[in-house]
Amino acid sequence: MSPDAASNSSSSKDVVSNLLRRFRLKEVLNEDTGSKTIWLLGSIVEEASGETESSFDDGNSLDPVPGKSAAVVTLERLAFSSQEIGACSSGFLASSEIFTAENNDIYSWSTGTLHERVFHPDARVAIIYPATQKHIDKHRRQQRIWVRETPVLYKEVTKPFIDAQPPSRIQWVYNILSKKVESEHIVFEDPDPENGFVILPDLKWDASNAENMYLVAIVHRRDIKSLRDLDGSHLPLLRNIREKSSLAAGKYGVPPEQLRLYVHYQPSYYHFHVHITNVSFEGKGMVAGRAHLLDTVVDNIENITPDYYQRASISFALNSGDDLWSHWVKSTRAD
Ligand code: M7G
Repeated sequence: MSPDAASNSSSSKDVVSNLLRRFRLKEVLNEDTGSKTIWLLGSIVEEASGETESSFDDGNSLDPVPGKSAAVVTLERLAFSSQEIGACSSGFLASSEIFTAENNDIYSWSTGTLHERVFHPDARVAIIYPATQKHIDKHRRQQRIWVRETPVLYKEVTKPFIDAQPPSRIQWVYNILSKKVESEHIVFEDPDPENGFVILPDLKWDASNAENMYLVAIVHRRDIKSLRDLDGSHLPLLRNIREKSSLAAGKYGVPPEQLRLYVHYQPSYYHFHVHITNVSFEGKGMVAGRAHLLDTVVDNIENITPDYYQRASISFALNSGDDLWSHWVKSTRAD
């Protein structure tokens, strides 16, 4: 690690510790036992206001239109890292503390705490602060509806929504592309303005275990908002991402035949990017109706028709709290 990267990482630690110290829980937004994750909504109290913020607990202190103090915290139990698996010795379980236990014939099971020096750290904490209403809605448990987006509905409903997205939503993308942040994590870059991109570890991956490797390729050009914009002119870019993702993954020891590349529709961020994961990793983002395999995208454009994504109907699930959902309901009701 370069000295710059080291100091950047220690100042990031300070930022996170400081925010966690000032975090006051307001509501558990959602929980998912599969991914062992909970999402918390709270507020970040002023440093000067000390331990308590009296207005917080009355239930009204969180600005209903957040922007100043609201924070969304994601707490996820970490998978065992390769380092931890390597550190397992025959005696390491002896020190576990057992809480509950059952036994039936040759089968026994229990809950307990494992030796903390072997399994450490055990949680991943992500913070969005200040969180907007959109962030909060995205993480809150929601109703789902299934939408079949024809090309006409795309033009009438989804496209105006995408065009109205404020550039600030993807400021983090521009920060990465201009090397303001995360530059030390970039594992591959093709600087070409038309067919170039950067590849770096996704926020969701802590780079500790290549079995669940999760990288993201973010293109330099800013005119491709989503899958719907892709046509024959983008084949060189798409093929370039497919080819170079192998180089990037190779740095983590993941061979080309273990890669799964896909694009989300609808994505959360309308700046074209491709998810690059280890095929062993299976996450929520891979569900039918959201993940479109890059191989299939290239094949549809190359072998079916160059304007495939302008002509196809695309189905996807929408959460009731999504801006797009309300946009959709409003527009279809107005007809
Ligand atoms: P998406 O398909 O637009 O939405 O993917 P999703 O988040 O619902 O999957 C955007 C991808 O970028 C996701 O996999 C995010 O985890 C990742 N991501 C988001 N942010 C804000 C960052 C960031 O600041 N840094 C990195 N490295 N990845 C990010």
